[in-house]
Amino acid sequence: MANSSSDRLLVTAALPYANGPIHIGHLAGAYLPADLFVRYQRLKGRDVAFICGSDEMGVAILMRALREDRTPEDIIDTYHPQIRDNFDRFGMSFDYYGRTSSETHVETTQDFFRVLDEKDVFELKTEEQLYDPEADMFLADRFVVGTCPGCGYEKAYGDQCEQCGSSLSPTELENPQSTLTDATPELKETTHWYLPLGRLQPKLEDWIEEHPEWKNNVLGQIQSWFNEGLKSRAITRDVPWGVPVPEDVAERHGLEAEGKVIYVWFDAPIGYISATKEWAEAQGTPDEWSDYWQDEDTTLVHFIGKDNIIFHCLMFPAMLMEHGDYVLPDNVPANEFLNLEGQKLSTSRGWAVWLHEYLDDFASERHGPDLLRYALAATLPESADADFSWEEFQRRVNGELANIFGNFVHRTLTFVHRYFDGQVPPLNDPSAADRAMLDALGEAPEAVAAAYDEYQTRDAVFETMALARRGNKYFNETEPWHTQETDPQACANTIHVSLQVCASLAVLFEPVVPSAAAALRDRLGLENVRTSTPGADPDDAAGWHDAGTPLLQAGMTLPVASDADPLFEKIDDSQIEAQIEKLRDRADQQDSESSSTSEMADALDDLKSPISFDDFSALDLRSGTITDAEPVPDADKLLRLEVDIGLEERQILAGVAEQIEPGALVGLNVVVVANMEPKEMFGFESQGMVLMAEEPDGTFVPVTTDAVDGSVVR
Ligand code: B3M
Ligand code: ZN
Repeated sequence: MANSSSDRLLVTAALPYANGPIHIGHLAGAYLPADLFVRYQRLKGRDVAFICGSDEMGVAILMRALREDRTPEDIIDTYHPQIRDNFDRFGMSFDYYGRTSSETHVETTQDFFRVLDEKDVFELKTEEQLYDPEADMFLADRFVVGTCPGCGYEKAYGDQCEQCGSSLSPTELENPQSTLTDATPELKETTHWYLPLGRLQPKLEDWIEEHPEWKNNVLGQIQSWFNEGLKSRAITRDVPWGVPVPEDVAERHGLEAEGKVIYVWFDAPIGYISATKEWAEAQGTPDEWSDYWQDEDTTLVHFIGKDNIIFHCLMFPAMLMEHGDYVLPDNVPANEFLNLEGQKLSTSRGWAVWLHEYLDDFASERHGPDLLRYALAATLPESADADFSWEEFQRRVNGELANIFGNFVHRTLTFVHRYFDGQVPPLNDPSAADRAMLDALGEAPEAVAAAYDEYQTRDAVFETMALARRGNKYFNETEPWHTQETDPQACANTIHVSLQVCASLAVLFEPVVPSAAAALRDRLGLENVRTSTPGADPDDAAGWHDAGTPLLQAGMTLPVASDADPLFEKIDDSQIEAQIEKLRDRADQQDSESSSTSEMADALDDLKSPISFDDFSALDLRSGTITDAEPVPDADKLLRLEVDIGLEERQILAGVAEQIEPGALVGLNVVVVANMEPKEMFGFESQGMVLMAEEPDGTFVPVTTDAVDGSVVR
């Protein structure tokens, strides 16, 4: 199949900040699902450009630099190559991985900004803003903390309160303090460019309405922003790091550009465009970038994590619309968050699995990064937060990859080398079982494709494994070890059909486990079949849908390797224990380090005023057992619990859905406030409260007891 232009696909994965290494949360949010999708599309023969790069021009970089007394250049030059190389080791098949400190990017961003300015899209506002006289700097975003006007949290940032989630501007904070010098900021007048999202809301609403097929979690978030009403967003900053505001644009307004930079969420998504330009340039077709961005036959898809939804679904599209020369995203399949061993990932607590450490510990010559790719892909937080645990990782690797897929391939190849001289035996007079297996094979590519097309990556992985499972079952049922003696043609048929299933698996499993799939291709001598790596395949190569038909010729000789190792190495218990121990050690160390400093005390809530004993005894506290837990539809934060408090069953709603997996709560013996007034939420009556301790980083830990259900706690 030739690539037709109307088939063009541009896929982006969020640009990671070049201020720290990549962990499994990043991988599960944006990168892995993007890579599986792109590899699947390439195997179909689709013309894809897969674009990513490092996000280097924002305040996050500057903050890290200031904290470590280094230059921002030093920070990005450290992390950019690390991130790029580790993505490569993980099998991320980007066509291009750029960086936003590049000249092309600065120019592209400034041009974009200039076009919008000339179209008078922006508002300019002169306002008093917080200024640190000691650091001689305006205090944007995270350079200032203070008390949240909404909830009273004392460590709210200038752009957001992490306690109540409301978005803030620095001047709204009470008792503001500079995070650079601890100085109390002064007010000083400054002028900034604003993107008037409020004015653009009707246009955005019309456009979003055209996409009812987007994921529910994405549409839900967009809707709640619409309901609140979009507001103008400042898109310039007075900080010493970022893409400079172009002088000619400032002059147009009689202003000085000096010291002003463009806000990172304006420049970063333009990074997708500049990286595409650099990719086209590197290929020797410098103008081709515009086919992917400006030709209406292009399909643009952004893979991101849920914290980036507003920027990719509202702000960047608004910029693209107002510019006028660009296509808009066709879909933004954002994922939710991944937890680790039942707790929120926290880089500051060291509660994370770092990609480079994983690769050092587990990537092998044989299967490369595939074990993590498979286990994560099977656990993606597609519609709700999900949990990664090392035990589950081991179960998926040993019980699924090795015992099902690896084992099926191994027994088939062992047979063909032992009994058929390494030649694909002919299929003659197939039995009903042989035909049923070939039928199942025929349906597999479509079933897996349907899931990928709907961005249901997890289902695509299950469907792929289902073919290997089916193959194993067929092998067991046709008993070739038996027919080898009693009915040689039946045995030949089993091996012929099993080899065809192996060949199809080499294609269909390639997006998930590219290293093992390549090894399998080699062992089968599979040729003239497309690959999922960047670069052109011959137009006549077989591809995804051909994997529903036999790919191997009877009579062909497989390359040697009769005694080749199984495709996947199993994980033993000691490896898993070592990982869990490493995690706990690191978190314990962090926790004790921070508790020994005043930082910990700062992070804790102040003590409340005294109450009387009567006040206390008015509370009816009981021990109980959580017997059931499930998410509440439409309420992202709530879980509906059923709790047995000895005397009766209670239904209790708890606002912990973003942090705790329902399954982790079932069976816990907890303490319940049994005489709370019932309260109706999202159509459910909450009949009490389950006590939980909230740690300084916002992690909830249920208060547990061994007492029998119904015991009074006093
Ligand atoms: N660097 C934020 C993040 O890593 C940001 C994404 C930019 S995508 C254009 O969450
Ligand atoms: Zn707040």
